[in-house]
Amino acid sequence: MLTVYTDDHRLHQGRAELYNGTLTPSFEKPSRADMVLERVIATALGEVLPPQVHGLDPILKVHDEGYVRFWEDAWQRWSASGRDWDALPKMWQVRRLRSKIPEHVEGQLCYYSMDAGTPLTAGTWPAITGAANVALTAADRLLAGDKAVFALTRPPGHHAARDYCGGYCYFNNAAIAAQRLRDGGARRVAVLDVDYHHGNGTQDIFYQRADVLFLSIHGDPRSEYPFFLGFADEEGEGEGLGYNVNYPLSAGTDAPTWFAALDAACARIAAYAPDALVISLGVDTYEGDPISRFALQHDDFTRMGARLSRLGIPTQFCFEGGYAVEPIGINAVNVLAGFEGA
Ligand code: FKS
Ligand code: ZN
Repeated sequence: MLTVYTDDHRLHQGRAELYNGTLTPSFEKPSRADMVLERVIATALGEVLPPQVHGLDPILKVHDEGYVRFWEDAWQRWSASGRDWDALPKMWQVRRLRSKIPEHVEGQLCYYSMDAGTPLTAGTWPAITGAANVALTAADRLLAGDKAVFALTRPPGHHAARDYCGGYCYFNNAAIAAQRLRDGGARRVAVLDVDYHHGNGTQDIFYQRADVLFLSIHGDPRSEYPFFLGFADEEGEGEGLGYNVNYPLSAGTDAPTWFAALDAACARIAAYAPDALVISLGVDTYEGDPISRFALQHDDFTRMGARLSRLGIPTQFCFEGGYAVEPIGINAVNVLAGFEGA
């Protein structure tokens, strides 16, 4: 299986996040992707290819123009007055506050975010456009006939909605890829999100559409981030009604329960009969993950890949979360190897 990857992800390195009330080194860090690449190479999964530059048009198909333009020069605006630390939003446009877009860069960062876990850094723009290019290049390979492709995207993307960032995500790589697949001729595309956290951004982007089926297996939002989306009664709206499927599972869920949800999701995908499948591949479902609470083991990731492969649909994997850095490569590449081996 081909991997698409760029070192540009390293340009984005958040310094800290608020964790248990203290500023803690960011869980989402460059070594995560480095470890996955290392494992791709060590296991000889296949060729590793750099992305092609696609420009902003395919990003603008799923994201709001003001949102995209904000990121383009946000760091320059933030650092112009001598600030050299990351910018973190710390206020949000909640109930009954006005929805006018502020003029100040800090106000705009607040307007365009859903949490304080998504820092603006000096290298955020080149890294997030690089990740989008990785996703797009992988989609192009799928359109050209590859059976499976791995987009080693970092920063991750699935919490990023049409016009806001959150949960370490800026541009929604999986959504950008799904849209690309549609525009390249796939009549229907399914996006299955297996990250521990609900893919609220991807759901938001495709909620009113029937041409992209979105499914997510994740920690129950009653107790897990992102708290405000990901419930089972979110089924899509308008033309999209019936094309959004959430499988919230309680914290502590182990392999048998998790795989029952995967079987249900696979049955729904098979009935939809898409021309292409995008997997938002987070491996924070691992039992040793420091910020998540499912209990999958190394072998379960291999089984996951094998199960997905049985669908027989051209499949693009987009990398998302996973914070047990030491085994992150084993877990991620087990899915890919399981897919190829089945
Ligand atoms: C607010 C941050 C609280 C958020 C956990 C984010 C999980 C991100 C992820 C992704 F795939 F996007 F990386 N923790 N201070 O794993 O879903
Ligand atoms: Zn996650």
